[in-house]
Amino acid sequence: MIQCKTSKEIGGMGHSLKRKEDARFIQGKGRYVDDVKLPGMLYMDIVRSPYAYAKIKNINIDEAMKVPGVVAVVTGRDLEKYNLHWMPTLMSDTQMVLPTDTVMYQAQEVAAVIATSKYAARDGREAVRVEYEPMKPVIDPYKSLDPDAPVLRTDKEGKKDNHIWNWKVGDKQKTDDVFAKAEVVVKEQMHIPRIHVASIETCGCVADYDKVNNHLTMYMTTQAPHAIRTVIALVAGHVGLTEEKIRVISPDIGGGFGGKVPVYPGYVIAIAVSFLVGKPVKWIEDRSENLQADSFARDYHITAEMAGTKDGKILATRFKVLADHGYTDASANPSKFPTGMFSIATGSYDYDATYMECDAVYTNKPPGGVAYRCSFRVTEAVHAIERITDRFALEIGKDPAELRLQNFIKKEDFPWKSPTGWIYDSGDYHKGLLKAMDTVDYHQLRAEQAEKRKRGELMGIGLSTFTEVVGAGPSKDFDILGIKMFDSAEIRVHPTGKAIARFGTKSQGQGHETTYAQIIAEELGIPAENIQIEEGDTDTAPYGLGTYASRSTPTAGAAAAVASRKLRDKARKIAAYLLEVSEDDLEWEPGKFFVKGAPEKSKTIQEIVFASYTNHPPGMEAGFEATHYYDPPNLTFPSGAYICVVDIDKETGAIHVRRFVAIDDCGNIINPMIVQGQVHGGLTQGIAPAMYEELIYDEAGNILNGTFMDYLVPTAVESPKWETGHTVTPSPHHPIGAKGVGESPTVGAPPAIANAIVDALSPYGITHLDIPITPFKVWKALKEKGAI
Ligand code: MCN
Ligand code: CUN
Repeated sequence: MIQCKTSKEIGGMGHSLKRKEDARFIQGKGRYVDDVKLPGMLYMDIVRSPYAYAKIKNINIDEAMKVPGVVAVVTGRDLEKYNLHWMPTLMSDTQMVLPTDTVMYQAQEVAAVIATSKYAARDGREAVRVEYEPMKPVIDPYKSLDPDAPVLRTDKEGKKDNHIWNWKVGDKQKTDDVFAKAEVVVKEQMHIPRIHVASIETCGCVADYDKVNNHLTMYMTTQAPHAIRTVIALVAGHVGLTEEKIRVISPDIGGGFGGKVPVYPGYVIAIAVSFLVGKPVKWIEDRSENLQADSFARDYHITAEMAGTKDGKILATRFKVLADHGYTDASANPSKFPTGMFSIATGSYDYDATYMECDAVYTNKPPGGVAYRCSFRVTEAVHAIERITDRFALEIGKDPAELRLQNFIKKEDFPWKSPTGWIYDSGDYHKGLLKAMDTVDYHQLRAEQAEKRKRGELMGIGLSTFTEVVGAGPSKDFDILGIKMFDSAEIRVHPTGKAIARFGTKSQGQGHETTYAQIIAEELGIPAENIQIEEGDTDTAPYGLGTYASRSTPTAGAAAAVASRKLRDKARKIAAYLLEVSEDDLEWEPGKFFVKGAPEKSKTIQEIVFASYTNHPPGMEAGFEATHYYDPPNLTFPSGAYICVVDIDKETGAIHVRRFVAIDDCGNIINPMIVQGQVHGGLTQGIAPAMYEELIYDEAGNILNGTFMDYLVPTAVESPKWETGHTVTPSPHHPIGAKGVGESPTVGAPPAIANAIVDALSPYGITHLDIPITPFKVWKALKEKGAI
């Protein structure tokens, strides 16, 4: 009898396989877009606006054209001739590629300089003279709705104000009634700051238009190659660039975090120029451009309210949001959900009355809307519910852990329908929180805190017990620009039993080359090391919507499992033929089929695959290939219980995160080491907005922290020792019971930190502080309350 290797030996699911891709990353062998060098390639640099709102009176390119190496300067007027000066955003709004008359935010693209080297392009950029007539910008989103505020989007016919859309969900009447009668009502006004993903690699592309074949190859840093191909075809189809003539290649990506989902004007300009001059054009942003002009995240002003009983039962919540979208709504949301999945804001708690409303407005700031490890606005939702839950606990003097345990949805109540209509697939919130409490020794910490309070020392303990919602999504509700949000896997097994599998997603560092191979290994018994994973080339990969919103595992991961199972069904037929038994007489164990009761009669998957090319049953299609487009029946609902402990220096406001325990539940885990890595990175990106990061603008719309000197990205020095762990509540509808995890820590961490800091300061009457909570903010609050 042939002894099959164990799941661990073949690198199946649940094992901490070392990441296959790291061999090339750590040896400098990654191939990023800036590594693409093509014969005759030109370089592009972009002139950007110093003003937030100004009329362009004149663009003088004479001096720039004299710079040695400069071959062209492209303006909005040039693009206008080809009707390429506007493009759609992913939220079906519109956006200038280059302006013809007016600039709408600081750092907006104004003109592009094309040259034979990147240095000449930069020199040319400095020599372009633009005459502006500055106007008074709208910066404060609250003022943008004032009747006397200038209407910014004059390009939209008949537009009379700066309002973009109004969105509401929940039962207003029912909720208002509960609030009116409630024993306890708490309310806080919160701002979730505008922040920016600072991936190591900035955005960029090489547009390579081949005039002879009318074919565009677009190398670019995109998280969603297929969707981008479709968008390019929509924008440039009228000049003959139809979808079959476009190949998007997303090579290795040095971090995306959401910032590489949108379509930036730079991409479109590079394509236009390559199309017009017939040469490849490279555009790579510098760090400041990336920070100042690329898609921002968050910027939600939220009024959160909670109603409940004196003994701690949550009865209702109300959320009113003002969303500052900047110049255009360029969010990357599913079409039907302009606020993304914000409506998960009822959280992990069992109550049935909620009402949420959001108004989105235009201002003179860069566009964007969801990027930065956010799960489509779940960061904002979780911050609101977790902060207001702590506020409620504080109001009634109840321990916030006890209050949560009292209100959690019980594990036997899943699937659970939330008052905003989500069907939570599964969860065990009590188990997660109890594990986190046990890990930190919660009761001991509370005792220590009580002692310290007697001495006037500031120690705080903060909780966040969040529900995530990822895996967009079921096609009945989820699309982007009309394209349904399924995802795909195509597996080809070669005659010798080694495979290549391609996906519609695109890793930016998440480790897909390893984890997808593990899923297929587990399902088919082919060792993971013999399964090559490929993503990011639209000519070879099946159509998919890409990697964001922690959707790869819920969608493409599921597709990998289902495609593998299709192959296993075929393998069973071949094995039956080879062993001359009926299919029903066969049993599967990873790596082989054997005859029931006669285990010595077996065929390994390698033998079966070989037979599929050499000796397949008559009438059966040869070869060993399967494709699956997976349309999930529901989203997956990961969860987490985080506890943060802080010590605060009263005199300086300095905050020291003493401990941070994160217990995540992402269902069945494919690779524990990778999940832990995801959680470590995500937590660091959670502490970022909680304590450091915020894009700040003055009244004139100048960004005040447009470089890394002032925009504080946390490093290893600022990061506490993350203590991670997990509980496992498999998703009942996902083929391998997995839920996404990539964004959970960033979603869950900020309120744990904010709650810990406010907990430390609460004896002095402080009930809320907006993130990022800096030492100065703490010191100022203490001073105002007379504590120091
Ligand atoms: N995983 C697992 N078991 C699970 C769930 C996930 O082993 N039950 C593994 C997956 O196989 C995958 C990784 O964890 O290798 C993340 O999976 P998933 O949660 O499905 O998320 P995605 O792969 O779709 O990644 C997207 C997510 C997002 S939206 C942002 S933003 C983010 C994040 O991933 N950007 C990242 N993590 C990042 N990590 C790196 N290094 N770089 C980025 O840009
Ligand atoms: Cu919102 S950041 Mo991730 O979805 O790419």
